[in-house]
Amino acid sequence: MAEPSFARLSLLFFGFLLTFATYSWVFGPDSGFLFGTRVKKTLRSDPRVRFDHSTEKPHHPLDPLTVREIERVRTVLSGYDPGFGTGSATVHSMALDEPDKTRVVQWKKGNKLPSRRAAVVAYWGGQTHEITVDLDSGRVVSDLVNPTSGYPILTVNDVYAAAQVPLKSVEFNRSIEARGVKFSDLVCITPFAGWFGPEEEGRRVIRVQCYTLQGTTNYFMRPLEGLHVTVDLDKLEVIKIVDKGPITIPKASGTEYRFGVHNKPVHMDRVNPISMEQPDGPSFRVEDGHLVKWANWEFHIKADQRAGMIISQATVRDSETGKPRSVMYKGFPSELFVPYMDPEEGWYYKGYMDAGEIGLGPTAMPLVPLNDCPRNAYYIDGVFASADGRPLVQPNMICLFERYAGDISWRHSEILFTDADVRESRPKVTLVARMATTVGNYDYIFDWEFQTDGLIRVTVAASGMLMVKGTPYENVDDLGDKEDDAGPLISENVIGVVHDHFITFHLDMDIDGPANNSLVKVHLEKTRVPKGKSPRKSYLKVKKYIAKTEKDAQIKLSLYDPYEFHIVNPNRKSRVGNPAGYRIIPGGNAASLLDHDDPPQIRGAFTNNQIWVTPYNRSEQYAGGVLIYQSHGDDNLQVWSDRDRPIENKDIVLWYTLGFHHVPCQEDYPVMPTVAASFELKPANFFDSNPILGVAPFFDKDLPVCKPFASS
Ligand SMILES: [Cu+2]
Repeated sequence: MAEPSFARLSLLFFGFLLTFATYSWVFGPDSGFLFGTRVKKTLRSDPRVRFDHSTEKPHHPLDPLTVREIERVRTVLSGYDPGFGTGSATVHSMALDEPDKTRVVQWKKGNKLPSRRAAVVAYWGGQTHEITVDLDSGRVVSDLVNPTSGYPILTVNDVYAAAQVPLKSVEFNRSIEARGVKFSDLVCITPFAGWFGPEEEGRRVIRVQCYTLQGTTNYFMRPLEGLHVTVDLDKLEVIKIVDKGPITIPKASGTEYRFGVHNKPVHMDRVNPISMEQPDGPSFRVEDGHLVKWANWEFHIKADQRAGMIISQATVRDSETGKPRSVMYKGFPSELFVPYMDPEEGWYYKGYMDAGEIGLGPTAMPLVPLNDCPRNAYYIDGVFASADGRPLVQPNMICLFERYAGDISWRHSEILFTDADVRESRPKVTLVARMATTVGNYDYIFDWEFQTDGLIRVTVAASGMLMVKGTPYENVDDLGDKEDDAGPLISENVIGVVHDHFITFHLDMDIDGPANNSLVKVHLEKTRVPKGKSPRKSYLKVKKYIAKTEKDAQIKLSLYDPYEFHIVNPNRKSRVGNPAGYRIIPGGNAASLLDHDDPPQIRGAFTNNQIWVTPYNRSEQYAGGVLIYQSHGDDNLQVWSDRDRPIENKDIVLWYTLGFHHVPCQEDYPVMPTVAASFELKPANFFDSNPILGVAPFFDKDLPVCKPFASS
């Protein structure tokens, strides 16, 4: 049969239930509404937005662009190039162009704000423009055209339009029909193209991969395997269709995950509703929308289109003087890298870099109260610009809450005293800033957790759907020697393709100020005891090495060659003379093992080491480069670090990559239980002694009496 009728196409594009997915989300008829909430619509009708953003003003030099400022930038751009008025020029990202660090550090509340500027990445006429708009003068003050390889972060319009392109092709429509899939059940997503050499250069390219929604919301588990489309994103034309012929579409039954829709019995006793009590209310406050004050911590927080959530100017009060001391100027997930381990057609290009290719902000759907965040949470909205430059609000995108999980922050009981009862214990209460983003099939939950002892824990948890591959096989016994090909069989006709997850964090540590920081590598060296000197034969000795240049700080972790990594300020000494410092403590981790000449790894070269330290450079924010889409790997952390610049006693930036290999298993189907990885930034001789020694324990009088649970 030929192309679907006009009526069917109309249904497809405008129908109520008929949706097209992009790599990142399912679109309804008004994609703008689902992508974020248009400001005017929001203010009138969205009960989730309780704050009137239309009159918001910036209060702090790092506050994100307000709705008014975004509208002003749009006006300036419309006067700069007529394409912004007609829609031929598109805004791919728009964010505050943060003032120089020195100005931000010197700024005090009550001072005039440094001039406000917007950093815009726009695209028109096949050219990428990195534009700076000065909001005070209302002028474009710089416009860099194609500064590096690669293209801008995709817009919602890009992915929506690309997903529709294959329908123009008779061949594609025949392929769909040959699989017995109704067009009304068809969902297509748009995986990013990667970069694989000259054939796809000089134009923006995207892939299209399709699924059936028949009988489930979880179309990700029902791929139309063997049908792969490559699309020219500018011309909106099909470049290539590969159809290897129909492969069994996995069944719908067992794929549903929505509560009340799936009929999966629960074979466990009910867990009663639970939450933390805070009879005196929360202990943190948020001033001027973005400044968080809690216990001994103070930091600036904001939603960001690309990074999702940015923590800035984190200071902790000194335990001796009570004065705030700088710990970190800026911390955020700088880039993600998720390479899939299948060299076959339709899979080889999958090596997603979600922050720079689609953005973690607009894909962070509103958090679900009581489930994403506990009852005592406070919510913060994101304000972004859409492709036409208009502001949109992402409601309840970040939550802040205090966590008490029954843990202990320090304790000791004394066993030798028979005449005194010495049992000292302190509860551990922390403050968590959380964002959860849904980049297509995957959900990533980002937590920044602050402890009163000065520790910051960053956790990334992954959940959501696997990216799966259809297969004719229903049982491992049928696979024979094909078992190792792409990944394990996790359900009938479903292979969970093996892949990695890497998240590279930009951690601009400013221990006691922006200048004068160094990386000290504290090596634990096994030492042989000279014969006859001791009953011992060997022990570990600590030796310190100061990293002089960037190559000294290209670090691969090893259990059998252990180091601690301290960022210290040698000019700020402790009472006994140690330099004030913070350690980065890696958690469980994985390394990217792809060859360095493999195209995804060339672009993902920022994962070649787990730790890097670079001198501060305001243009080096995104580990894979600003323009990472189809980039050639010419502007990334590896390239910058290979310059081998001095990093001793300077303003330096620490980069840490956490990650894990993911070999899927049946429990990951149809939706994965969360799996988490984390790292910590922990004081090391930063305080003169335990900073929470003076903290009082909880007493019975502090908390309402509750019925103690019967115990043995
Ligand atoms: Cu995974």
